Amino acid sequence: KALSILSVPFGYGAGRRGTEFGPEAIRLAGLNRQLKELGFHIDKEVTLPVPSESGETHPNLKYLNEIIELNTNLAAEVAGVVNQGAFPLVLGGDHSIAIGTLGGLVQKYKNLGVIWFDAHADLNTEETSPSGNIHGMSLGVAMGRGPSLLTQIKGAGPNLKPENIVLIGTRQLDQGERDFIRSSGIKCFTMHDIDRKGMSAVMDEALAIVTNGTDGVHLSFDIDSLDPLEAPGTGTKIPGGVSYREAHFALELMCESKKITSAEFVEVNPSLDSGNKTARLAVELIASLLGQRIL
Ligand code: DIR
Ligand code: MN
Ligand code: MN
Ligand code: MN
Repeated sequence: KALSILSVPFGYGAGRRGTEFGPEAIRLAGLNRQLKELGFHIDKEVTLPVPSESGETHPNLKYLNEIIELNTNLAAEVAGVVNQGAFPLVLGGDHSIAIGTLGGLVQKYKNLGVIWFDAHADLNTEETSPSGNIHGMSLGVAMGRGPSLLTQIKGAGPNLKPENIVLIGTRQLDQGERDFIRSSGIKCFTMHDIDRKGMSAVMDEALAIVTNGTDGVHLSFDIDSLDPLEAPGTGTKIPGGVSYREAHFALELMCESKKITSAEFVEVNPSLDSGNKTARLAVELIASLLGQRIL
């Protein structure tokens, strides 16, 4: 089992500094030891270079230039990893890096399924964003929604089909995002759906959608999907989140499906954490996705 780790110490897409220390915190929490215990050969470990601040400002697209540069490089790295046949594990960083991850993946997968595990939908545009933070726009950009300066990044643009995307754990939407989810037909499993049906049924439905007619499935896991009591080290905490066991169970089911072909874990912010709790949680969750079992 070959795996490549791409560390992305980049935090300009989020409203609060600190996610740039996420990959280091996850490493300190014992990621490599855990992966070796699970039988993985770590093919390659790359840390993406972070562009220096351009100083140029775009009020509702904060750090636009830095985000374009970082994601252009990340897309090329991810495309290289998948072309060599290794499993890309991308460590953020804030969620704006999904633009590059997805941009690299769609160069190989022509019909990619995407599981977006997040308290948020990250479907804002320059016009609908209340914050101007690009981490709240990244899924939209990857679908070709948003300013051409972002959607022109290689691989971004209309390469993801709404019928191949599911959102899970959603509990905070801006009005423009609600409207887009309704009109595009993206399937959104909100916390209400998880309460009503249970995570087991939600994952059955979600996996059926993302594997129907697709040639790969990417998991984009925002740690703020979990309840803030479990994951205090993240910048946009929303109460009423996915529980510790629900998150593990969802990842165990993804593992059992044998359909996940790449993953990214984002938005761990060690400067807001209590000890290194949230990074340790991220390591445990990665382990569940990659085969760790209780018995
Ligand atoms: C909010 C927060 N919807 C925004 N988004 C976050 O600023 O666009 N995404 N935190 O993960
Ligand atoms: Mn500019
Ligand atoms: Mn997110
Ligand atoms: Mn989020």
